[in-house]
Amino acid sequence: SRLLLATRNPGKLAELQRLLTSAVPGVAVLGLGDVPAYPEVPETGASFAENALLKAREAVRHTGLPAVADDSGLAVDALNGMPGIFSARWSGRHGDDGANTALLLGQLADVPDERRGAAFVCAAALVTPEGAERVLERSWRGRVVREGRGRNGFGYDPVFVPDGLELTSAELTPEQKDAASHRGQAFAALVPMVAELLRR
Ligand code: ITT
Repeated sequence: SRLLLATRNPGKLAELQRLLTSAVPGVAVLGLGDVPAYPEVPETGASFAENALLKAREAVRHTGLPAVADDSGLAVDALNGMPGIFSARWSGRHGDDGANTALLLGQLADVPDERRGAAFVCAAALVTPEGAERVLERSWRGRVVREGRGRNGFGYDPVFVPDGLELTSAELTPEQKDAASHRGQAFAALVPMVAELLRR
């Protein structure tokens, strides 16, 4: 059976392909690149879960295929949870990882090491054409360092050091990141629901 991964973020898409292809037996995953004239979906929700559901519902509406979506971001303690759901466009330039990260580091310049805690959050949503909906959220705690390191991953990975590690998440291998990350945890929990709903 076929499953649409409703994201335009290439970094996320690569992770979702890894997390779902091996875990759901017999599934063929498609990206939005395979869907002609896919529209811009406004992210008007007030939470990660609402936005993830919006994106998955819209994908089902446009394609008739079951779809998963991910809404995620970095919630920084010293910024009262910002950039949170605004993480992709924090600098005003949607998807500009370099500009977003530079802005965040500037905002945290005067914040001492012991107050640089943060969590990556991921809401994973599944919607089927029959109207079934599932959404769940997982997080990954760590801290924001002062200078980026590492070439793997995307977004804020170069400045995020997960709790218990000294490496940034951009210095982890893809397998190491998947095993611990907010997205890895969220989609591991969603996989049984995907498998069950695709079987019906
Ligand atoms: P789609 O809505 O098309 O999926 P998007 O990039 O707009 O793509 P989001 O609104 O969910 O998606 O924004 C997620 C942002 O949060 C992303 O652009 C990164 O800046 C950040 N982010 C989320 N997960 C991350 C991760 O694993 N590593 C680094 N940054 C991450």
